[in-house]
Amino acid sequence: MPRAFITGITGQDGRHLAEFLHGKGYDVYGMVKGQNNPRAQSVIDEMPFVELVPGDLADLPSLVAALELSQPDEVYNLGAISFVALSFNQAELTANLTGLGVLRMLEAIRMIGGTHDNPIRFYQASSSEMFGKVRETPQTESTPFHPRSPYGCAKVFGHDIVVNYRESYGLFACSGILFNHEGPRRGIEFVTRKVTNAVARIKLGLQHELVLGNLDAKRDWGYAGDYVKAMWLMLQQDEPDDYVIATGETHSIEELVERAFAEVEIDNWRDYVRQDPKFFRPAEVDLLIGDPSKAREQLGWKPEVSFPELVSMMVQNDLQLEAAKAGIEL
Ligand code: GDR
Repeated sequence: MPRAFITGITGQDGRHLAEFLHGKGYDVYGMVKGQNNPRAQSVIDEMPFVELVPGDLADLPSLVAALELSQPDEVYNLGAISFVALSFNQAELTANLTGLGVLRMLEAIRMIGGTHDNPIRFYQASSSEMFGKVRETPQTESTPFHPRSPYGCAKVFGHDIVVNYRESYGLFACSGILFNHEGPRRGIEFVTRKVTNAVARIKLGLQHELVLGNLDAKRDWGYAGDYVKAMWLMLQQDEPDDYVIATGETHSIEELVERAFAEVEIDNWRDYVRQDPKFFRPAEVDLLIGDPSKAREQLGWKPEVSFPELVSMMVQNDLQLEAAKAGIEL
């Protein structure tokens, strides 16, 4: 059985990827940090087939030990401080985990897999946040980077060091430049889930307003379940390379809000939405739209879930969850 090692196993993408790889017959190892990490228990409950391994992206010896123990064929580095807003407040931590963590993982792979003909294949979770103040539209694999947050800067370092290790040491190392990808497992701090959860609660009479920041920013939103397949496909190619993974469509936060309220048949959505400067960012990424042509042509990958389907899936999921919590029958 092939063996996969995943950092960020407790996050949205880690869970989707673990399920996907398990379905493909992989032995799945997931790295968890910290002492008695409460998120580890939810992985154990949800996916008992995952073998949890202790380790921390800030600690190289722990990464070496984790790879030694799991002996992976494929390593997926999804672990990071992933919330852009937080990275402005914890910039050094973000640089350390989201940026230097990639370098440490590459070094651990070299130590365990050898400096020549290293058999371990590596996937790095790069991000559309690297494009930031975009230099061209739509963004492709060759669009120059102009990050707008400590998170984006750290991701640029991670991306560049992957290219450098591939070119310097011949590692099979790929970066997926993933545009925003969402779903029912998305954390509540991200705008899609914040909106769908609030809309569900407003519909159920459990909440009366939704407080947001910038409604004008535009994002290329896809479904996380579709995107993890692209990660795996990258590691099955003959040659390592980098790919943009996106839908090729963009929508504003306002459109997202409108559509989410429409899902529960509320038309006067403006009556429920308030803006607060505390949710605005010191520097904003105004517009993202990816061109996934290379992934389509070389990987045979395309997104399956449309934007309206994604919003509907998330609102319906939150309605079920919130109704169950409040003991309301739908
Ligand atoms: P993003 O995701 O920063 O694009 O990064 P997020 O959902 O946090 O923000 C998207 C846009 O919505 C605007 N916005 C708000 N955002 C949040 N979180 N909360 C609000 O109340 C709010 N109001 C408006 C933001 O200003 C922004 O323009 C995500 C993360 O998953 C990254 O880790 C990943 O790399 C990229 O997507 C691709």
